[in-house]
Amino acid sequence: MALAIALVVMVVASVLFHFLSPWWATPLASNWKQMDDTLTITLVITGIFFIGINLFVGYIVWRYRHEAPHPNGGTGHRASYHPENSKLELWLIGGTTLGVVALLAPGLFVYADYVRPPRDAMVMEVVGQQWSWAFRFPGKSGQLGASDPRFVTGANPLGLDPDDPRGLDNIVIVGPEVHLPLNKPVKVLLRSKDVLHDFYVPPFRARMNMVPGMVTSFWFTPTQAGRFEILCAQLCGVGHYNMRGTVVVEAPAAYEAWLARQQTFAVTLAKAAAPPAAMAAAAPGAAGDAGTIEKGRALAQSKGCVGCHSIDGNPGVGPTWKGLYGKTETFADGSSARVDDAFLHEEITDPQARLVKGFGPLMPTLPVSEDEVSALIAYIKSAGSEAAAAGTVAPADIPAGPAAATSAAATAAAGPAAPAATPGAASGTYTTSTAVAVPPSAAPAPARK
Ligand code: HEC
Ligand SMILES: [Cu+2]
Repeated sequence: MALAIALVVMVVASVLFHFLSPWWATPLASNWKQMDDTLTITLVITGIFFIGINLFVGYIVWRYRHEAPHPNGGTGHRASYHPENSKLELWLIGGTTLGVVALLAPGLFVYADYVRPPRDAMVMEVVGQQWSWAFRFPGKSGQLGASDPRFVTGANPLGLDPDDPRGLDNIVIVGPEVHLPLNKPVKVLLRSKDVLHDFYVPPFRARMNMVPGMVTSFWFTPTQAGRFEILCAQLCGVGHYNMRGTVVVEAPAAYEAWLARQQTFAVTLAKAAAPPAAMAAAAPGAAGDAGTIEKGRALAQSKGCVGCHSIDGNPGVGPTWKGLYGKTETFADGSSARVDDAFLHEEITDPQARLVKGFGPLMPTLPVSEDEVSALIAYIKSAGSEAAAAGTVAPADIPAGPAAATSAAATAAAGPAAPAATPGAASGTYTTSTAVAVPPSAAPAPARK
């Protein structure tokens, strides 16, 4: 009897929980209503069976419960045991087969659509690495140039073939934020530079694994303007939780304007080849050499440092770089040292030598040349000193993770708007408002070099 009641209570509570719980999917912001429909079909079918089977079992347990024979004549109850019933089994096999087909078939039809983009779809490449995102759009020629891991360098983080003319006008965005035009189908090409990642934007109901060594692809049409969070949906290492980004969906004109402000591969190459002196001359009076700082910023992205180190003051897997330079750092063994160039050099080239207090021995020894170490040090310095904040590399220009960019915007705005742009308000949320209300891009646009 108690068991029968427990089963009924479980069914009623589950159904109530389903309808009363506040945890529903985010509002749909793409064409993929079929994803929701497929989930609904699955939920309805499994829900009907869950309710039916449990209530049936509850009823049977109660109806055929054991009863001892009564001393004054009653016969009592005793369940009889039927080990085989081929007719019933055939019915069950047939019914289950139909149910499973009904669960799987709609998904196959939707998947066939999902990987077959419309002919007029634009192309966006997304490249994942531990633990950051990069993006590429074809330029005027409309074609993406070839890429290969052997071309990857600090200045060429996506490994584009410098000899492929189709790649020269490609627009390369190394950083967590990408823009897309509203209501235009996008074919997404996915690559990974290291391990399995998964590009996932929940309100688009679209995601796919990024597999090292191959290009995967799907398409979608954004149907709502706003800022949408990108997540990595494969556990890809200690910095996985921090592998986030933002898709800004906006009117086509705003998108075109944004795209025009981005750098082509040819320009990036030219800058990397330019002698540093020329870069410094372009930005006199900078704290440090602007070209070197920019190179350090690019390296921090391409080597994956930003997956563990922020420049916004929030510790990640590793200590933040904000205000690091010049401070006195304490180590796990209780000793301490002032953070100067030599300190940074040792931390970067031999991370295991000393352990910063409060952090685990998680920093990998990454392959960096002396040149690259100098650039990284220049960048870390710039993230720490007051001069740099006002200098040529404006914080809002440093894509070191969504939180960093947002709080940099808050600092830049330094006004009543700032509270609305706290990382807490921005992270883990999406918004479907048409006005892009709290974006890094609302900050005074820093001059692109
Ligand atoms: C997997 C996460 C991870 C990555 C990737 C990583 N670090 Fe670290 N880093 C840490 C951790 C954890 C610490 C603190 C523990 C220690 O001292 O080893 C640290 C410490 C440091 C420190 C000393 C900070 C301080 O407060 O004294 C510097 C400088 C540094 N890392 C630079 C870099 C650079 C440059 C890169 C990229 C080339 C990088 N790290 C990549 C995790 C990481
Ligand atoms: Cu990942």
